[in-house]
Amino acid sequence: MITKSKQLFEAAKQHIPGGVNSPVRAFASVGQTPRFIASAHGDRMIDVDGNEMIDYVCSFGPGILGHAHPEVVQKVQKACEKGLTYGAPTENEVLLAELIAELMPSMEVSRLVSSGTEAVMSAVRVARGYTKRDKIIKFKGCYHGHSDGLLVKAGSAALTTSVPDSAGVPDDYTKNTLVAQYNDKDSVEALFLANPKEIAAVIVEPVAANMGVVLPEDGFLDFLREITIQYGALLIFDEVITGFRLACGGAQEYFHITPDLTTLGKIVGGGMPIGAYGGRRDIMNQVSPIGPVYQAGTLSGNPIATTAGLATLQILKEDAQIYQRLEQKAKRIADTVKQASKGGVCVNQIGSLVGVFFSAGSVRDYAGALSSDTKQYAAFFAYLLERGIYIAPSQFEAMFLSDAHTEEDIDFTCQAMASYYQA
Ligand code: KE4
Repeated sequence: MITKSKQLFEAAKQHIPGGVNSPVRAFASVGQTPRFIASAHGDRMIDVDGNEMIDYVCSFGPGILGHAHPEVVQKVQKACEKGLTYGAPTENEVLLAELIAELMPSMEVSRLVSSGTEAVMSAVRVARGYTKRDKIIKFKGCYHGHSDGLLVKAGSAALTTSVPDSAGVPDDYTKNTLVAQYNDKDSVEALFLANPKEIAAVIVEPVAANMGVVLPEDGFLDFLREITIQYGALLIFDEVITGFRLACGGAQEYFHITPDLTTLGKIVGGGMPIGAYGGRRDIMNQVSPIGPVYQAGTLSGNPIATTAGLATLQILKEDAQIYQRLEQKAKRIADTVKQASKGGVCVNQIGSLVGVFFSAGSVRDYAGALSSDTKQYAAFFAYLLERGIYIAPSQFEAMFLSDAHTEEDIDFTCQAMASYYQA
């Protein structure tokens, strides 16, 4: 019974585009009414009709500790009593910058913003300011937030042009964004050969999690590190999803690769709106007020968000076993689907990220992801939701595990997923 969600959805559509504040939440690609959430604790969410669900979206990543972690909530509640925002520097910002640098040593200098989009937009601007070059390379199927220059798809002449992937973005804003194919070294090399001294940076999701979950093949990230050095371009790791998720030091720790710049979001805010970008001191010295690259933000580093972020990162830092626990849970889910489907699906899993593609073949890039059967995914989604299991409402997202997912709930989920294939 989802009466109240349906009522709220209709009301929401009157004053919010599509009734949601972020498109994926509208459940369009799974053809359902979005569940309006009333509360969430641990690995459970309860919707406005009282339906309780095991949550594998985790707010698309931030919820690595589970919802309403007592220690985080308690610290945020106390912080609120001292005021919500000052527009002035605070000790928390120093502590968070120090902790980010400790956990991700490549980010010796960082700047806080309020979203992953802002972090990426700013990092690209810094890369252009530092190298004095205009072009950037991104990968088809990777998502880096909604700043104009990154909403592109490969143009017909993929080596030279990109066309906007959204209305309202002038061609001029995307002409400097070149598009390569994930896991395809030749496509990257061709762009560098065609633009040898014009590419400011390559930006990549070290594990792609916005076309479903697609893993970097052996050597791909090392190749990006080498070719950017060879051509004097910067390597930007967009770790908005992988940061503090794949390992405490993110994908750059997991894969032992040092990018020049990193962007963060989601977990770094512990559920509150924080993004961050940072990297080598000589690069970040370009950022205002000490350098010529301008970037600013009213609520950047605000005391409530930094309290949630600090509390979350400190728990992750102090619990050496958490990443092992997360991976074991994710592997159980992945192995269950692989065995039950008897090869009919491609399951990509790394750390606490799981992607299920309804595609018999392997999925190693955007074309592969697009070939998966999204109608089957919608049926899988509906089957699980009926049983109180809430996975991402789109084939092109990821399943996220949290430290709050109990063994009992993982058991229940595995049984439901196995039964889907026996139904
Ligand atoms: P935000 O502006 O949404 O905080 O971050 C943008 C962003 C940047 N980089 C990566 C790798 C990201 O995954 C994201 C945002 N992720 C999506 C989930 N696929 C956010 C969910 C949504 O759009 O509602």
